[in-house]
Amino acid sequence: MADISRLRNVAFVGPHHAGKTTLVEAVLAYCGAVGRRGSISDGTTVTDHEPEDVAHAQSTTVGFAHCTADDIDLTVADCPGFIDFFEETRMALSGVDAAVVVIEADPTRVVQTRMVVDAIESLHLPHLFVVSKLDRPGADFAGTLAALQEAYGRHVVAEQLPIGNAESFSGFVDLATMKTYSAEGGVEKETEIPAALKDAAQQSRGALLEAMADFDDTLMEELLDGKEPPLDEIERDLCSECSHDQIIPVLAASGASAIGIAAIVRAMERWFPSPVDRPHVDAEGRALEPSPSAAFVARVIKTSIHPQSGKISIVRVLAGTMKSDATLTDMSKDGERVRSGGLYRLQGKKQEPVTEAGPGSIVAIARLEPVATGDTLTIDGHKVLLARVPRSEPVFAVAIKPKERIDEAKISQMLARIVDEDPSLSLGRADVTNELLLLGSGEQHVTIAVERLARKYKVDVEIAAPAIPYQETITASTEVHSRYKHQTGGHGQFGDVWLRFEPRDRGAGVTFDEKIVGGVVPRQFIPAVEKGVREALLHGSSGYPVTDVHVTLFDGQYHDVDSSEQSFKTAAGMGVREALPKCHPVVLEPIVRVNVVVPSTYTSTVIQQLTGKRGQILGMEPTNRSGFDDIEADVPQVEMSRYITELRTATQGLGTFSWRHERYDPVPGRVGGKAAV
Ligand SMILES: Nc1nc2c(ncn2[C@@H]2O[C@H](COP(=O)(O)OP(=O)(O)OP(=O)(O)O)[C@@H](O)[C@H]2O)c(=O)[nH]1
Ligand SMILES: [Mg+2]
Repeated sequence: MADISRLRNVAFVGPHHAGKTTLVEAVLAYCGAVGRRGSISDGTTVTDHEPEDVAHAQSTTVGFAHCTADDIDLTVADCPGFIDFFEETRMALSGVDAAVVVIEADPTRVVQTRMVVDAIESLHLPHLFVVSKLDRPGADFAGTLAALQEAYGRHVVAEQLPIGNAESFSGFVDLATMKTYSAEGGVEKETEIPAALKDAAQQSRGALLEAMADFDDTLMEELLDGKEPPLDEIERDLCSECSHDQIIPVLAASGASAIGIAAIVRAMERWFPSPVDRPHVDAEGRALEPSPSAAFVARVIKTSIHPQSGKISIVRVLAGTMKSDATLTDMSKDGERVRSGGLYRLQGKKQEPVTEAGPGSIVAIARLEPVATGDTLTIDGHKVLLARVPRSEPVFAVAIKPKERIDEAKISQMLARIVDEDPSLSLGRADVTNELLLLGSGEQHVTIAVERLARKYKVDVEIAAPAIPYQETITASTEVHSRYKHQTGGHGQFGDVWLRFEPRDRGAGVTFDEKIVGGVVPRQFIPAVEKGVREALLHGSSGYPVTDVHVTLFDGQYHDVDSSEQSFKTAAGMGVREALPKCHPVVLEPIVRVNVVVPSTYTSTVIQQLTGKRGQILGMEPTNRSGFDDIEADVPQVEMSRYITELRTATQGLGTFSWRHERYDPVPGRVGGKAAV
């Protein structure tokens, strides 16, 4: 088993298209784990291996890979940057010991790191920033560094100074050692610092040492006395301060040109903690000893289902050791026992068998059918439970139905497998319309899930915006007389009713009453009248169900032989259809109460956006998260179906919202009786 102190588990995170997968590929190639560096454009990278990743040229799930460098055994989790897949990233972060936050060399994109950096900070996860794509025209290292410092404080500090920019980007000065590296013919070599950069490098080095000195009195004294601190002391401090999440170094790189890769690998080796240095804790805050002989505890951080080879659960082992055929206890499923169907390390889609897994390892276990992402696994019923990773509520839904006539049970079963793989998706039934809904974190998230469903299970479905449960109501009272009389030889049919229709308060529903005197409608037929009324009200003059109306049966007639329940029911239904157009019907639409949380710089934009959706702004107040406002509004549900996409577009992906049904309001300008929307 690997020496635990030599393991590093690192998540690569950051905004969409920052260059994470390209950097991970370059790291794997640098360490010799892949022969030839794959590319996004060819769809040949190790970690973007799902067909949906390749089709969309973006990561849609977390990809795992591993490599070794200088005796360090490195496992990387390449996380998707697109905001819709953030829940995947959140789970991956719960299974690593450090993170590389990749950001394109563009200051305007720093704001898009906020969500993931918040998650990293709340876990106190040691991290560093890599400013990537420095080979691209317009790349701005200094501006991006300044924006990062403004966003996250002065302990975000450059550890490198890039040499050249855009086409001329060729290497960097390491500000701790003052060594210079330059790429020549694809290989990075140590060279002389360009004369023009000497002053800038000294200045940046000063900033690095000053930031580090905040956590080290000896270094502070040396700097105050104007003494040059010894190199080994600087390196030791950097290592300790980064691994304790005090200093957040910033590195310069280009994944595409493979510049800065060796330095990223060295940084992960030296500055990031091993599993021994950073024990995880259980739900009660007790540290789990990362020792091979301790009782086994692991967290499931991802589930993947292959239609042929079955389910694999990717776990992070926190304590103890498991063998490939171990019987595990799922503590999140009431201690259910399940036998491992094999143990593997993942290299993208490749599964490499291993015989055992100890603390710190990230491995895939086959065929743990009842086990779900987030579960705590132990052995021999050892009672430990890990804290649940929080999950956001779905903000986007589509109505889903099979293209071909297959039974609903089959489609639900396959959708359930898709949800098993990605628990940030969920299935539901819409109230009122009863449509089957697939809910998720955004439009892309749900669309890609549907693509996956088609590919893996050969089920083609149609998706549409969920139907809006409109209703109809009346605004004036009326009385109608309705008689149903039919003679068909033998027994005839006869029912005669007088019905009164009156509007009720909003939300009061449909009520029925009778004021029959003298048995003009015999008792036994009155329930049939009510049934006829209620059934007819299910389809008002606009086709929508009618609500908030009080109906009174106050007179009628019957026939000794021909009257029956059915004839009274029919007469009542006819009465409803005759009455509704006379009662000035209106269409009602569902109104939802929305709470939108955005950085305050976007508050006025969001208020405008909501007003443009016929929203009524109820209030705005700062949240307990500094710099964010909560805007409360009532908005017609029909305006909200693509709101998450619009909100993210308007707020650089930072806006979130929650909603719940509030009430029904008349649709302005819509009267009942017109064609359905
Ligand atoms: N010029 C240049 N292009 C790059 C570099 N790194 C990545 N790219 C390109 O930028 C695009 C996105 O790269 P990815 O590596 O997929 O970025 P990512 O951060 O993994 O993206 P997501 O996982 O989808 O968030 C691709 O077209 C890459 O070829 C780089 O260093 N320089
Ligand atoms: Mg990627």
